[in-house]
Amino acid sequence: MTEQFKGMKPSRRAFLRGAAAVGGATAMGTSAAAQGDPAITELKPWNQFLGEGVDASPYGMPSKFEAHVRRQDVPWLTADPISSINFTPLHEMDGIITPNGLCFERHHGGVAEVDPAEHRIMINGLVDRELVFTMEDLMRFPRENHVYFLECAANSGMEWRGAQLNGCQYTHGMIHNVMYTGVPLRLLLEEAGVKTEGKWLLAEGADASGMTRSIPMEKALDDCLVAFKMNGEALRPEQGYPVRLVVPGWEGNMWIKWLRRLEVGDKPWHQREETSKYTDLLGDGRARRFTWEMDAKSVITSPSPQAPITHGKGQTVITGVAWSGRGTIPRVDVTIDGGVNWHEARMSGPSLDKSMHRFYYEFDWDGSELLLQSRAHDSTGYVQPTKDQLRAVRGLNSIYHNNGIQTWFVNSDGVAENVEIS
Ligand SMILES: Nc1nc2c(c(=O)[nH]1)N[C@H]1C(S)=C(S)[C@@H](COP(=O)(O)O)O[C@H]1N2
Ligand SMILES: [Mo]
Repeated sequence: MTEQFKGMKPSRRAFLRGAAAVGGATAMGTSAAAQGDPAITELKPWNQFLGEGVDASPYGMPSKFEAHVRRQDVPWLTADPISSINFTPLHEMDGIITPNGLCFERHHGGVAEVDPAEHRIMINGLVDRELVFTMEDLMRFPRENHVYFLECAANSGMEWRGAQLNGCQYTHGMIHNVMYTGVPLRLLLEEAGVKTEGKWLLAEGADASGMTRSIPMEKALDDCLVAFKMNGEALRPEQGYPVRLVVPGWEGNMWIKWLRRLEVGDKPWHQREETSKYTDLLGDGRARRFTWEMDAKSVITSPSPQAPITHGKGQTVITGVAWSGRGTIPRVDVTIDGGVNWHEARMSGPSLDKSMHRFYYEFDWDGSELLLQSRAHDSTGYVQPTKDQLRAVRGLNSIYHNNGIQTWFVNSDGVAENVEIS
């Protein structure tokens, strides 16, 4: 025990001795009798001087002590930062909402700086009336609010063959979960009048990559949104300002940013696209072309490689996120011994369709090594598979749609590492 807690502050050591005296029962916080903690006894600048006034930051920013909480890219992953990706710092977050400034970005041609006054959305093709909407026109339709996750199909793609990147930000951070305000796509399509042969929708972005994706009309008329607000404010330029397509539960690639055109057609444009970048290669060399729904998935965000246990033994909080493109997450299981024993985690926060869910599991850490895993169950009854189960079906050549169970090894110092166990 002395070795374990060497280097700890005196007040903390006194507390631990005290805790041991009452039978090792877990108590949080230090006894008020513990004197001499400079955090209590010394004056701090913020006790003595007046702070900045309400005019200091018209658009608020996080505390300077949170400067490490940021999106990160992995420079070797792509040739240049224009057609690249960065990652949401999941290990620093809690609850279910991703703050706008922390939403991961994926661009094929950089961030388009679109002037909303000069932006138009066109509906053409197999419609009764070809229409052009200004942003102002869009605002006159009834709008809705929904919280949805967006996950890039390549999320966890580097982890197919084995444990690669040391942190859930990198293994699972191609995801964000945002409340969107937008107009149901169905209302715009009804305004244009889709002809009966109109079975597919081609959505096109206004960025330099001119990104296009096809969406089946059934999905377009179901729950897709033409969104202009995220978490209450205008979309960020990185997320497609002034308007993006929201395709709930389906892979991020289809959520066209800087949306400028919707063309109704009679056949899937996928058959015309040279090679689908988001094809899942199967073990036997065949390709599974149409995987759009994101399967249920979860990850423990803390402890994790970027969020080690620093408080020593005793009461410890495990937390993480889970989501499914097919519904809600009624249950997540957590194991601390690599799957020998599973415990039902405590869900906390809103349980919304195709949205991120937050789970917790509190336990009394005895300081021994841990193998942490989480396993999501979705509302269809689907259970998140192990990586080996996935590989048995899909082989080793896949990149996309890896929803396998993630393992973190935690050593007796609380340091966590990305590993795989079978
Ligand atoms: N116009 C346009 N839309 C786009 C892209 C793009 O490069 N251009 N990237 C797509 C991909 S692959 C993903 S994963 C998501 C990422 O959305 P985000 O940047 O808000 O995280 O946007 C999609 N929509
Ligand atoms: Mo993506």
